[in-house]
Amino acid sequence: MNVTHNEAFALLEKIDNILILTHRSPDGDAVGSMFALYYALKEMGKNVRCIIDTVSTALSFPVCEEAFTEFNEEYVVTVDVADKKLLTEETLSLYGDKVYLAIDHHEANKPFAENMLLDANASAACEVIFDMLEGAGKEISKKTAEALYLGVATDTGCFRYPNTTAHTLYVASELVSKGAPNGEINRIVFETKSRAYVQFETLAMNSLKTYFDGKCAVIVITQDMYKRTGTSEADTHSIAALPRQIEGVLAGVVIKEKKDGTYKVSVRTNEPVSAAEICETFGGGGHRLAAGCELSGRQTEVVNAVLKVIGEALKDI
Ligand SMILES: [Mn+2]
Repeated sequence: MNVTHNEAFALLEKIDNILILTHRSPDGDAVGSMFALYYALKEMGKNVRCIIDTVSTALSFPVCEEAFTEFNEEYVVTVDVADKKLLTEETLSLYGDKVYLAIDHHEANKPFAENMLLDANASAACEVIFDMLEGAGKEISKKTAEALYLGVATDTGCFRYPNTTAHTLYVASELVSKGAPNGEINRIVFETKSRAYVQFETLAMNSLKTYFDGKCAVIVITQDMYKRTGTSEADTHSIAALPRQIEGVLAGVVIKEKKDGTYKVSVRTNEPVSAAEICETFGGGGHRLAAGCELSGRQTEVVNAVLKVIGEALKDI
């Protein structure tokens, strides 16, 4: 059942012993929305805990160890999860069919929870949570504001992407006024690169190839590149934005080899190309200009399969 912001808050007020989950390979919005909700519920006197995959160092400032203290939960809430398949393998098998409330902002959301608060106009799950808390008249603490700012800033590419609305900027303004150190967070998240990451980026950029008169650019990441540079998938998220930064590119693709030999594909597009439609062909999804999917097969087969679909999408442009 779909619920409004106010109804979702009323549900949360009524329950206790809450477990919060987010999607695997957590990005800034996953971390931010999880911990913003954690702090807000703690401040309401609730017993709350979280389960999350490895978080990259740059995104880890909202994380607190206390949130991982185990207890038997009564209710499960997900944040920023568009499809239960995006939970980790373990949380999917334990809680996939037991989610009481899902809070999300993905247009392509595949409903899986008993109650769903979905606002597809929101730039980030963090924007949805801000609206819910503000609408309920709940005071937003500095800690909650910091976590919410992380999600809103990362899902909008630091307020550069077209999903940044006037309302998004209002939310950011409120968060800054409540104490979110925007300059410092922006520096840590968007400006700072580790030496290992710079080496990784060099290898990744060397793999870049363009197709269809330069309208499509593809980077292929192998497990060997992580090994050679001492990086991991968790701390190389920002690579997904690079191919689309090239002038004339309408579809930027990053194909990452996973440990099990399958491939994770991130697609970033510019209008009029829809990343979500490209990824839906392979059972994935996401937002219109940023989406993902997973494929298996040999590397060349995966690249060719993705290029074929992108070729179709670019045909009449
Ligand atoms: Mn998000």
